[in-house]
Amino acid sequence: NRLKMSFEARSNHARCPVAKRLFQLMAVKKSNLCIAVDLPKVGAILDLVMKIGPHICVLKTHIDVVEDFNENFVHSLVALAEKYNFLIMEDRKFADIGNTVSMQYGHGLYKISQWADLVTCHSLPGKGVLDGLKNGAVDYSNKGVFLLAEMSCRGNLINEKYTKDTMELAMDGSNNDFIAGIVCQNPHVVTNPGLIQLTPGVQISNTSDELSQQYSSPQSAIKEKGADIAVVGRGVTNSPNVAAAAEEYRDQLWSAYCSRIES
Ligand code: 5FU
Repeated sequence: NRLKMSFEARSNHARCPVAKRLFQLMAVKKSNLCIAVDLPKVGAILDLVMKIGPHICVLKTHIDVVEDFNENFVHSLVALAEKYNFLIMEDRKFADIGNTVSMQYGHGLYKISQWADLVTCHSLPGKGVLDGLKNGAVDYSNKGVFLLAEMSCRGNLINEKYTKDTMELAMDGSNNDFIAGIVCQNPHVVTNPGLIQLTPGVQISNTSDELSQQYSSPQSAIKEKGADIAVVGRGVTNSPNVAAAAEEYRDQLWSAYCSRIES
């Protein structure tokens, strides 16, 4: 049962090298907190990352909401990732034919494959979307994908069959060296201990927003929903003291994980 296993033990089961690295990083840093930095200005993002860097295992970006994007920005992000020891995930949710996602991943304004360790991807197009991503990376052996098997928002159209078929795609022998984990909302989706469950929609003080987002508490995300890594966005970024908020989420999430594997 992967929910009872330590991240150290699970790193031995990971088929994707980046997942192995991430499991080990989480164990060393004692953090299973991913922060979503959904802010429009480069300066504000870098300022925030300098404050939260010590507390996170993954920094999650939406690069297409940045208004003043430039190459120096991603160089600075990568330097901060090395300084504070976290991975960078671009939450691009690729969802097109292989040829298109290959260009979207490797080319265009953002050249995501050059700076993001991890990306998210919808399973909707099937195997071709993963082949396209492999094709768009210079060397995919140091890159990983999180496949969306479920979403956090109320009213989303994903059903049980879609989730199950997504897991089949993830476990397929030709993809499993590239799949680092699964984005989902319940503990029964991920059974393979080598895959990392990433769960967005986590906040301490709210249960929803005005645009269908649904939140659970850090404890519920880890212990009831089976998250290995919880994604926190506005719960931290809207706080008047982001460093203290990041530390609070990190502590709550890590204690929930410790109590999950000990119980
Ligand atoms: F795949 C998903 C999902 O199912 N729900 C999400 O909320 C991704 N997300 C992302 O997590 C979303 O795009 C935001 O970047 C982040 C949640 O931010 P919040 O401010 O904590 O609601």
